[in-house]
Amino acid sequence: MSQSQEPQQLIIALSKGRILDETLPLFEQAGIYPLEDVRKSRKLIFDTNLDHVKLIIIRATDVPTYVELGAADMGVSGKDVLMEHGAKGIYEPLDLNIARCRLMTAGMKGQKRPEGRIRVATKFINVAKRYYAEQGVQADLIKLYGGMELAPIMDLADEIVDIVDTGNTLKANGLEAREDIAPISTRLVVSQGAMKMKHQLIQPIIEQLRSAVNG
Ligand code: PRT
Ligand code: MG
Repeated sequence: MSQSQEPQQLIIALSKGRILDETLPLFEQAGIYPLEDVRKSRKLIFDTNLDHVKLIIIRATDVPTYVELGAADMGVSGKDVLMEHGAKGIYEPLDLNIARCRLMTAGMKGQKRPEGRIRVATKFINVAKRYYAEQGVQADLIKLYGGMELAPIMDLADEIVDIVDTGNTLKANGLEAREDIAPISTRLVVSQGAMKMKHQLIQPIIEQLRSAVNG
């Protein structure tokens, strides 16, 4: 039996990185906090003030996988990550309204998207594939793992699909946003199995987080 399948225990998967900085205060407001400073520790699993709740802190892109496969009961994940992953069999009961940004297309400032087939660099391959197909644009996708802004500059791609917040990163690299794909924020997610089997443990946490978000 994996840890999360013990009926009295709840495993919550948190995204590390920038989302974590906004998640921890929200969880604390909701009455859940780790017993040690997660940023100073190399551990991946943390006890909390609640005996039955443990936190695991993992790469943002791995959270939907843990929750979908039931290795974590609940999770905290960016909508961009959920869209890219597909997130089948995952409930999304609450918008935590943190780490807000937009998923956009962008290209070199002042240049138009070329006619016909275009080259698009992104780490959001699935999202981009769907988006360009919907727009009737033929796109050859190039998977990158970071620094997407460099791709049009080096003529690796005609366009990128990336996250934009202030727009400063695009601007600093001579790029501009073109089209809006989706507004993004961080979501609370719950595995379907856990929602059924551990409803009594999960529902109060959803409600406490909802109050924290609205408070
Ligand atoms: O590091 P790792 O590869 O594990 O993952 P990551 O780099 O994707 O994680 P991290 O910690 O950066 O967090 C990413 C999550 O935060 C995303 O999945 C979004 O849900 C959310 N988020 C909110 C953002 C931003 N805002 C954001 N501005 N993620 C990334 N950015 C980057 C963007 O990629 C671009 O390089 O910031 C730059 C743009 O910001 P502006 O303000 O210059 O427009
Ligand atoms: Mg990062």
